[in-house]
Amino acid sequence: NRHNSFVIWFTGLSGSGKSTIANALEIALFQKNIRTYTLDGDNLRCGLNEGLSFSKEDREENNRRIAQVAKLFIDAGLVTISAFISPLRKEREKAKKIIGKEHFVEIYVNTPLAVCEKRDVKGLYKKARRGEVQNFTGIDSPYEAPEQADLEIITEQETIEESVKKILQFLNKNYLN
Ligand code: GGZ
Repeated sequence: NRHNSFVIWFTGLSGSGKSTIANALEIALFQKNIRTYTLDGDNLRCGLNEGLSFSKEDREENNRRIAQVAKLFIDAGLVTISAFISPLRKEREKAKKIIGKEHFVEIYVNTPLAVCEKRDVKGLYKKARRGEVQNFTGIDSPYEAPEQADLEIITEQETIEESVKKILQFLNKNYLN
């Protein structure tokens, strides 16, 4: 039931490492027999949220639907992981409200723009700089870092294993029994 389920809501720039950490966390939780489901661009933006752009309004709607779906998943008893940029504080607050603050863990994947841009795994930053992609977060669309995330992951300073360990310690202390 929803009382001991919760959402781990990652936020961070494109290329910050949200999906990588989310996947590693999911494996670690699976090994502890905790059932999870990860919501990300691959399964939401390509399905339920197909057709939503990266305009402010569409990101807002993307965010709202993710929060509603996450709420259903935790109702179903799953530890839900969400890995979207979710760039605006107001939107993350809204998600928290939809889900319920006692079921909402916010994790800031803090990787500076310069580092994400240097990694540029998908070449999207280059395209954004050239003007071939519009409304790109961090380039011509805002990102508001959380002021008080429950946890902060500094990917330049920690390995994925260390980040996962840190998250598990936090969850063990506050959410898992
Ligand atoms: C930001 C974009 C954009 C624009 C395509 N701005 O690194 P990725 O590729 O795999 O992750 C990014 C993903 C962001 O989608 P989200 O649903 O997480 O964003 S939000 O929460 O703001 O709605 C990136 C890709 O989509 N992508 N165009 N203009 N990221």
